[in-house]
Amino acid sequence: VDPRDASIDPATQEMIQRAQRLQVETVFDRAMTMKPCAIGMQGICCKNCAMGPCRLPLPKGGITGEDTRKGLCGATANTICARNFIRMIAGGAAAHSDHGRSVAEVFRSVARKESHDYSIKDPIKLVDIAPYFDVATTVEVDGKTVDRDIDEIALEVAEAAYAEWGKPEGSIKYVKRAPKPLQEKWAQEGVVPRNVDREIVEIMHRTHMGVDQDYKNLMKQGTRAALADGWGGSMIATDLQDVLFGTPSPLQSEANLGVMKEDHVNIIVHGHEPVLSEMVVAACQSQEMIAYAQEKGAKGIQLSGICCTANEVLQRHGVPPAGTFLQQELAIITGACDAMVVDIQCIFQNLANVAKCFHTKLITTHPIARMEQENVIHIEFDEHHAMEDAKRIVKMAIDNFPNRSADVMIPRHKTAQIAGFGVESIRYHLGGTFRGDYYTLNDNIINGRIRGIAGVVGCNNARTKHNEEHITIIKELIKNDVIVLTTGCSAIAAGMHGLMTPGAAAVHCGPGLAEVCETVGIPPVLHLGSCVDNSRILLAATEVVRAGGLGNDISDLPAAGSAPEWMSEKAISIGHYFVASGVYTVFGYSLPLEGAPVFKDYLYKDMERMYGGMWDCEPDPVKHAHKMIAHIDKKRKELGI
Ligand code: BF8
Repeated sequence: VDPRDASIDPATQEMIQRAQRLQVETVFDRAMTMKPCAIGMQGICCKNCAMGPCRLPLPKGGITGEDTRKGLCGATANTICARNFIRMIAGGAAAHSDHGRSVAEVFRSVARKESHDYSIKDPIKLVDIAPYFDVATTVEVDGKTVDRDIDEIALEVAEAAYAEWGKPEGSIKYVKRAPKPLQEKWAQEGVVPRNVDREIVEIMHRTHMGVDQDYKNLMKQGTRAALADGWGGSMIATDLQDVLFGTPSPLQSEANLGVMKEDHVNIIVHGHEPVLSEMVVAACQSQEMIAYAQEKGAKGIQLSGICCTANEVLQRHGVPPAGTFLQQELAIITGACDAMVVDIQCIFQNLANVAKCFHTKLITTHPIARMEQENVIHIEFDEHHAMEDAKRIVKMAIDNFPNRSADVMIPRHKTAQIAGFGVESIRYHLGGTFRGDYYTLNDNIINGRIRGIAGVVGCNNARTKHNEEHITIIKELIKNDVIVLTTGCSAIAAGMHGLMTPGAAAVHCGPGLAEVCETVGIPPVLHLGSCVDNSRILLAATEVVRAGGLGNDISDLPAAGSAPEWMSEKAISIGHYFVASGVYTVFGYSLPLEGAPVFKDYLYKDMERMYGGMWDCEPDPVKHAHKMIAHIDKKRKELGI
C-alpha cells in the first residue's frame, strides 16, 4: 500500500511507512489483500439458518419485470436486506446502550455511597434531568417549597434511569424531550420505544428464521430500537456521564500522534466507556505517580486517547487525542507507547500482534472485552476500587518506560484545537440573554449568515482514504456557511486537520459563517463529544426548534446529517435514529442496500413521508456535501427564509 493513498494525514503516512520498514502488518495492508464480499456488501446474504447462507445477487442488468429471487424458505431480497439492516441496528443500539447501562450502574453505586472514588460533579444537570425521570426536585416543608437533598434525588434518578433498560410497562421516558410533533409522528407510526433491552431482543426474535417477513414491519422494529438508542441508552449515557464527571465546556487541546512525548511515559486510553479512563486521568495527575515516573527517568506522564474514550477525556479534561480509529495500531508503532489501556468497542484484535513487536503493555480492562493473545494483560476494572485499579495500570506503564528500545519515532504532527461543546455551551455562546435560548443561532440562520446546520459524525473505514471524506465534506459545508456539529472519529479528524480553532473561520468559511464565528469567538466546527454524545445533537436540534422561527419540528430545520467514512453497526443505529427524528442523513462509502432496490427506496424515499427524514448514500465527498446543502436550501425555501 502506498501511504499517500491510505491517508491524507502526514503523521499517518509516516507511520505506515515505518510499519512497512519494520514489517509490522496493519489494517492498511489487510485492506489491500482482503477484498469485501460483493454479495454481503449488497445486503442480500442471509445466514440466519443452516439451510443457507442463501445469496440473492442482482441479475446482470438489474431487475426487469418481477423480482423472483428467493432464499430456500422463500425469503425475498427485501426481507433478507431488511433483516440484515435491523440486525446492524440491534448491534449498534446494544453497544451504545450497554455502555449507558454500565454508567448507570456506576452512578447507582455512587448514589448508594458504595463507591467512593467518584462523586457527583454536576448537581445542576442532575436537577435538570430529574423531572424527565419523574423525580421531584423540591419538597413542601411547613407550607414552603424547598430543594430536596441532592443525594436523595441522585438515588431516585439512578433507580429510574436503570429501569429504562428493562421496565415491564410504559415507554422510554426521554422520548418526551423530543418536539411534540415528532412524538406524535412516532405514536402514529407505532414506533415509540418501550424499553432498551426489549427493542433489541425483539429484533433478534423477528429476524430469526421464519418470523417477520415484511420489510416494512421489520423496519418498524428497527426504528423502535434505534430510537431506544438515541433517545434512550445513548442519551442517558451522556447525561449520567455529565452528572458524574462534569458537563463539558470549551477548552483547549491538541490532536494527532504528535501529542505523544518521547521523554514522557506515554499511556493511551482507547475504547468508549469513560468510567475507568476518568480515574486514569486522575491517577496520571497525582503527585505520587508523577514522582514515580521521574524516578524511572521520565520527565512526566503523557496521557492521550484513541477513539471515543479519547473524546470523553478530551471534552472534560483536555487530554489530547492521539488519533482516530484507523491510527490505533500506529500509536504502538511509534515505539513510545508504554501502555495502551482498552475498554470496549472499536478495538482491533491485531493490537495484540502489533504490541508483540514493541515493548507496549496492552491492557484489557472490561469483563466483556478480552483478547485471546497471551501477551495481553487483563486488569479487570471495578468501580468499587476504581482509583486503586487506575494506579495499578499507570504504575505498570511507568515500570515499562525503561524497557523501550532506542528506536522510537513519534511523528511531529499535531494541531491545536478547541473542544468541549455541548447543548449548554452552545446556549451560552449562541443563545440570547434577551430573547432566550438559542435565539442568536436561530436569528443568524433566519438572516442567512448561517445557511444551515450539519451533523458530521462517525468512523474511519479502511476501504476509504483515511480522513479524506470527513475533511472534504466538512470544508465544503463551512465554505457554504453551514455550521458543523461533530462527534466520534469525525471530530478527532476535524481537530487533526485544524478545523476546530476560531482562526479556521477566516480561512475556510463562507463570509456569513465566518462573521458569526469571529464575532462569537467559536470555531466553525464544534466538537460535541463521543458517539453516545450524538444525543447532544438531537437535543441541540430540539433547542433550535424551541427557540422559534424555524418551524415546529426537527424535520423543518435547515439541517442534515452525515457519516462520511462509517464502518460500525453503531453508525447504522445512529443514522437511523437521526432519520426517524426527521433528519436527512447521508452516508459515505456504501450502504448494504443495493441488492434490494425496493427496500432501499423505502429507506431513501418513503421514510420522509413518515418522519420527515430519510437515508441516502454518496461516496463522492463533494457531491455528498452538496446533497446536504440542497436539502438545507429546500428547507429554507419551505420556511420562506
Ligand atoms: O463510537 S466513530 S470508529 S470510535 S464507532 Fe468507533 Fe466509529 Fe470511531 Fe466511537 Ni463511533
